[in-house]
Amino acid sequence: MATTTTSRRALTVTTLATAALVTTAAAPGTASAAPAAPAGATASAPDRTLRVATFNASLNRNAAGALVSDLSTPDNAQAQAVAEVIQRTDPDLLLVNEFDYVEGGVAAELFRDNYLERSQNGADPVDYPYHFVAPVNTGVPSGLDLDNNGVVAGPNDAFGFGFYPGQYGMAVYSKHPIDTDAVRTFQHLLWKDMPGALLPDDPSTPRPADWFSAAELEQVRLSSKSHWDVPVRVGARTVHFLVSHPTPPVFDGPEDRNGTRNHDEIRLWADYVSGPRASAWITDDAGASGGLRPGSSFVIAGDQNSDPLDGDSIPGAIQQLLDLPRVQDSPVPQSEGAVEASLLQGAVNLTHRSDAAQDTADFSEPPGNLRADYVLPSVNLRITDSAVFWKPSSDPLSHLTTGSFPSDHRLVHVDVTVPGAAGLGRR
Ligand SMILES: [Ca+2]
Ligand SMILES: [Ca+2]
Ligand SMILES: [Ca+2]
Ligand SMILES: [Ca+2]
Repeated sequence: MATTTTSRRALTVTTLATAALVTTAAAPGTASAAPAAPAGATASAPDRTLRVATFNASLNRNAAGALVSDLSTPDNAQAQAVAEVIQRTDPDLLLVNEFDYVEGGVAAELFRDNYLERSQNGADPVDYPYHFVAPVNTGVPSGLDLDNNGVVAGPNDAFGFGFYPGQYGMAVYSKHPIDTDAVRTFQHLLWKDMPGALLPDDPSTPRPADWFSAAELEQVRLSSKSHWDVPVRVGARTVHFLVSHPTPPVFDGPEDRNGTRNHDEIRLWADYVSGPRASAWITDDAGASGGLRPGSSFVIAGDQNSDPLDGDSIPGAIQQLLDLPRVQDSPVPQSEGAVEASLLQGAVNLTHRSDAAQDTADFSEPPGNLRADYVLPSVNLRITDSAVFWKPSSDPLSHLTTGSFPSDHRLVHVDVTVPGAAGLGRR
């Protein structure tokens, strides 16, 4: 069960088959989702700016329960620095990757109460009346020998790599109401159900795409964590926050089971937003089929673990999203700090083809620093600003973005105007 606070009513929703969905507030009239009105339908209402961010915050721990322990006091130095980055950026809608899932949303509430709502290092606190968390595949034992090492055990045989259920999960925080009843989750969607899936091959046998047995494919899930469509009400409009965290394309063998999975996890959202034909194969955890209604506003966000030109993901993996006519990737979020880090760290960074200013993660060399984290709005939302929170050494906040503390990833934000979203929003 969700806990309650004096200022908010906690609501636990169990309408989806196995997902425990938690938000902190019941919006008025939760039974009716806002219809996806065409752009400009409410021409008299003013546009509102929405700041949308993604942050792989590395708020995962080595053992179940450790994150709750760390967040139960306001004194954890890493959580303080993560919260300060969020406070300095002040997003309206935020995805946190690598945030351990704890039943009932306990960790997400503790982070909100003990960190986000307390000033960090003089920054203004941020107030998120709404949040969403749900179970993920990481660390959930499959009972199958998915890495084909002859034994069924360990993080590589889980439905997604992890040492315990919930490790490397996700959390969404929002200043705007989340339409909890309309959330769709895709934790259980099977990889084999994707037409033309890049199912990995055991190179030691002549048969193609046979890393997994036919029996295993009946259980092998596509999403390494989960994919969530979280509808957020911004005034009279609904923006679908499409969040995920595809697996790193490495830590495997010549079969490239992680590279192929990364590619297809990215493809799931590409198909989801590309109309009824492309999305017909997709089924959510409640059994409903199909993708996003054409004309809907959306923002795809998350650590996609794929640089457009560098690193180890399958070539073209992230382009499945970047090249979609319904998706905007311009101007690309940038930072001065990433440019400085690339020069200081040198080595493979100096041979990268992607612009160092667009890097979002400080990995060791190789693979070097990469663009891994994306905020990609639909074309019916107008981009007004964007940045990566990666400060150069001359900046007084550079201690928040040096090396891998508080995270090896940096927060990325994009500001969009939501047409006709009267009455709510920032500024
Ligand atoms: Ca195994
Ligand atoms: Ca084979
Ligand atoms: Ca590096
Ligand atoms: Ca780079």
